[in-house]
Amino acid sequence: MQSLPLSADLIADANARAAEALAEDYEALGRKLSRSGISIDIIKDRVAGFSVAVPSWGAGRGGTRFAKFPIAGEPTNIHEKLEDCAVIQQLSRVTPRVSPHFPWDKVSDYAALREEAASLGLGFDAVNSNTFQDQPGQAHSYNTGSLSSTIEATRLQAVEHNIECIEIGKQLGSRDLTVWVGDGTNFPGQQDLGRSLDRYLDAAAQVYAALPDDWRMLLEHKMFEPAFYSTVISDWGSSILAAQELGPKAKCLVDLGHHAPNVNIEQIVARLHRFGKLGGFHFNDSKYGDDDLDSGSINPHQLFLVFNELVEAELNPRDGFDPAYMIDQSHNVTDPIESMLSSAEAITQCYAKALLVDRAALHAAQQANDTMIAFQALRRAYTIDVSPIVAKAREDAGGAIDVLAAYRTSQWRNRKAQKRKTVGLGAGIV
Ligand code: LRH
Ligand code: MN
Repeated sequence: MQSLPLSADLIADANARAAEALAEDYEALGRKLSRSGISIDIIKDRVAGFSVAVPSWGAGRGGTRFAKFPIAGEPTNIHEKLEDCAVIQQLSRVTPRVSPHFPWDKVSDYAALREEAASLGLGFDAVNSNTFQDQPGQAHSYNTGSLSSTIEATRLQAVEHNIECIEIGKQLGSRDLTVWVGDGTNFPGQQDLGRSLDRYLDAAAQVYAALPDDWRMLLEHKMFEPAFYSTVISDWGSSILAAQELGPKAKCLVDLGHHAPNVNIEQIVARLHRFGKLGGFHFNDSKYGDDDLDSGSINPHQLFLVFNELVEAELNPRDGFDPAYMIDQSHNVTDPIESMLSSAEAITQCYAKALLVDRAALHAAQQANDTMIAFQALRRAYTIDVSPIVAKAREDAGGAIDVLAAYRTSQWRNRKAQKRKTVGLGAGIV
């Protein structure tokens, strides 16, 4: 039995005020698209089938190494994080799954947690292990690395933690384990760059061996941070080679913020897909480093180009093309719910725009080396305001036409500020 956090009346009242304008805009866009032989309803149905998971750790305020500025009413545990993720899903209708992180989201009864999430209209996506922080009472520190540490007991501890995450994920109904390790060095010579990878591959193979048949292991590469000279899995090349070495259940996860500025991420997506290793995404945006800013807030065109490759991939599926779409952001200055509502909108809009690309015209122009016509095929789709399609799909699914307006009307954060304990000052990601 579901008990959703917001009253259905709140959404109905908000939509009543916006429905007429939406109907007008939807109809006008429908006429425009039909002139190009595109059925707006078919596009809307494709958009209605799209979804992206939200990170449990994104429900609270994030911070940097310098500081974290909590807000009153932010969640303080997984139960409150699920409530807030349920608000995002109830309004947006595109975020039905939560990606948890362990041990941050540890509880004693995962079957009960799964029920609790289900009663809030939520399921669980990929589970994330954490061998980049030491926990109180931990036997072996990860200050020498984790899966690639020179210390066998430390590697074994990291392997066991990842296997424990798989066991938790099985109880939550997940089917993916995301493995990001911060392992690396700050000085030339600090570690042997070849042997570090060998140790990582040997330990990762032990985690791989524990995967159930229908599970995947998603390797997340990252250029730097917390290591600032070398990182064991630093780029898509290291990641795909490791995934090929591990086996068919190992895939690569692309976190958009984990690349040097100006790297052509959409081409990385095309390459990983070509070799059947495109396993998933952590959507966010960045200007300098792993800034974990809201998706599409800095470079929405890049996000569109990534989805353009994903729609091409959908048309040419290879070896189990079923990427896990997830958001991974740090909300340092906004209400996390508002940021995730805004990001889910930006991501879904980029998917809708990519669906509007006239692929026949694009491919013909590419074949004919007609550069400008090829470019314009993408640009024409990118410049279409698809918000009526995304809003209509949302309204049809029981969500809010204007998610931010409905959220603010709900006074959710203020109400929670009365109930939830205050989060202390601190620094760091959570
Ligand atoms: C590493 C990362 C990884 C998570 C962490 C919260 O930068 O992107 O995906 O485990 O952020
Ligand atoms: Mn990530």
